[in-house]
Amino acid sequence: MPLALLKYGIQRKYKGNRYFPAAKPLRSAYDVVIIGGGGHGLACAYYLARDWGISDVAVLEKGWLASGNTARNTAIIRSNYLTPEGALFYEESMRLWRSLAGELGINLMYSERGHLTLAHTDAAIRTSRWRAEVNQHLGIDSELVGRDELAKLCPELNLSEDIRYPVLGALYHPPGAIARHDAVAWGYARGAMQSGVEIHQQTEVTGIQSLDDGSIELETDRGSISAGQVVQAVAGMSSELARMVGIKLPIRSVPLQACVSEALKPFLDPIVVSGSLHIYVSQSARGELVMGGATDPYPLYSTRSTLDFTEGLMANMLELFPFLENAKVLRQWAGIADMTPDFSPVMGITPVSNYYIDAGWGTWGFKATPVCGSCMAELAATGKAPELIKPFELERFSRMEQVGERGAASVGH
Ligand code: FAD
Ligand code: PYC
Repeated sequence: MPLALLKYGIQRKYKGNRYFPAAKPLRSAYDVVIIGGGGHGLACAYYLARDWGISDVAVLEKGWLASGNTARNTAIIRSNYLTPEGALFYEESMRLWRSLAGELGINLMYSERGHLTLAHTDAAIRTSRWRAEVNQHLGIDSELVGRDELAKLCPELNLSEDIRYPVLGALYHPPGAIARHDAVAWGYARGAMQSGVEIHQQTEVTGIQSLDDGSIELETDRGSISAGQVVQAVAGMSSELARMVGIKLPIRSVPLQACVSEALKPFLDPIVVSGSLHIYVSQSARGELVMGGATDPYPLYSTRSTLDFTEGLMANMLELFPFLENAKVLRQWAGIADMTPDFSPVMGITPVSNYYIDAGWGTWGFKATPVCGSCMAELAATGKAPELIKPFELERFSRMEQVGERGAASVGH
């Protein structure tokens, strides 16, 4: 058997299938450079080529594909937001998610589970009702459910009235989903490369200058690159990159931690979120519970894990699912979340011509990957922000306008 394998391996006619086309050498100029090889940057590259025929594009990534928040998140996808601007934007993303695996030719394990945001107080019931009404008005499937309905939707949930924060009801969003996050990045990367886009990993942008002729000069640890236009999509490093080109962002960067349990028999169908207990949890196809809590309470550029976080999260998890007391946590990690004052992203033009920004994605940007990629591609191709992202422009803060999504953020802050 090993001999047969060896023969197979050395015969030229059985060429291995490369998942990605071979990387090309880094050039000194491109029409468009995208900084950041996470889901957002790669999706933007893909749609630039697919929708606008622009493929003289380089994606510069300082680590490896999806080494940032794209493969660190808890993969929750939903559109049950509080503001009409937010809800419509995320709803368009949901539409794109549904056909994405087929389009990219990769199993994204997109799984619609239903999303429950538990309400433990009268105030939370009021916010849930408000969200449900905004959602329904926009055609988004979302409703307030009481304890009886909740017991049917999630029989494993502790609905006892004898706990610290008894559950009074929930906002139920049937299309709420999870997906395999790293595969999203790989699918977009392959699709973009097949159209001629270059992806350069291990290439860090260290300086940015806007030149008089409107082009942008990027310093990297592999030499300088001139770009007609630049799209910045670096998640937790947004303020640092923007500062290089002289833009100050209203962003605070804080760590957000998450963890997974050992694989358990499937028992949890919906995604369960509790704002009061600072928990969100879903069960992956592998059986692991994917869990997260609140952001760390201080600004920090660090992705270390803390015992404090796990202890606090597990204490709260056990209130909702007491039978998990012997389950083990297997892995724990963190990402850096760029928090904006209104818990909405920043997308659009900047004071620097030909420099576009895709930032402020805090704890909520994974679900937006398809719609944001598509809208940023349109912006870079036409110079005009599509209607869907206009409300999220950077300028809104100087007009004191906000798209307030704190009440729909899922994550405690
Ligand atoms: P990233 O994937 O971080 O990509 C940015 C890339 O830029 C990185 O790969 C980085 O290496 C690169 N980069 C940085 N600086 C430079 C440089 N100087 N030069 C070159 N490259 C550079 N969102 C949801 O919608 N649902 C969730 O359930 C959810 N859960 C989360 C849980 C956690 C623990 C965390 C941390 C985040 C969560 N989020 C969630 C938020 C979500 O992960 C992010 O908003 C989203 O992944 C951002 O994607 P991105 O492509 O912009 O960023
Ligand atoms: O945006 O739904 C979300 C979310 C859940 C956990 C982190 N972000």
